Amino acid sequence: MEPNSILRKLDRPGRPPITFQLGTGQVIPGWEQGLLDMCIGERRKLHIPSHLAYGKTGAGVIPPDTDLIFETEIVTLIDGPPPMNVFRMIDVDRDNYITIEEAALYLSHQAIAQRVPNEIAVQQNKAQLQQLFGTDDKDRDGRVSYEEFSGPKVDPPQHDEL
Ligand SMILES: [Ca+2]
Ligand SMILES: [Ca+2]
Repeated sequence: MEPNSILRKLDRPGRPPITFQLGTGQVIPGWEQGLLDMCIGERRKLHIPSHLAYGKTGAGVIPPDTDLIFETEIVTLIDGPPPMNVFRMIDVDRDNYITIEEAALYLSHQAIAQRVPNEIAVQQNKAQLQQLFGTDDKDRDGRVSYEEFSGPKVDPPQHDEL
């Protein structure tokens, strides 16, 4: 592979802007940190070390242990809903671990709140539990710790300085 071939693949001028909400784990940690406090029209070049990007696993055309450079520009800012700390919502006994029982309880409450028919909810919840404990439980102890949890877990920003 020639030098910069990865960069060229990712360099797609004219690509439509993407929309995401900071603080909710939708983008790589390097973006979460590097894009903070930007205003509309501002441009920033982000040099992101691999551990704040795709780390040892890589992703798609990005090989493992790859540092990334992004040229970013904020096109617009939209007021989103306050981020929810889903980890806290699932961890009802607040021991900083999600058990299968806690996750199953949370999912069944969600399904009822969203009026998902029971027979569909059972299938959905099973798949989500498998994904949660198959992917996030990295040390395989049957519980998902705060650090392991890949979903939204950031508390909404406090505005007491205003
Ligand atoms: Ca717990
Ligand atoms: Ca674990």
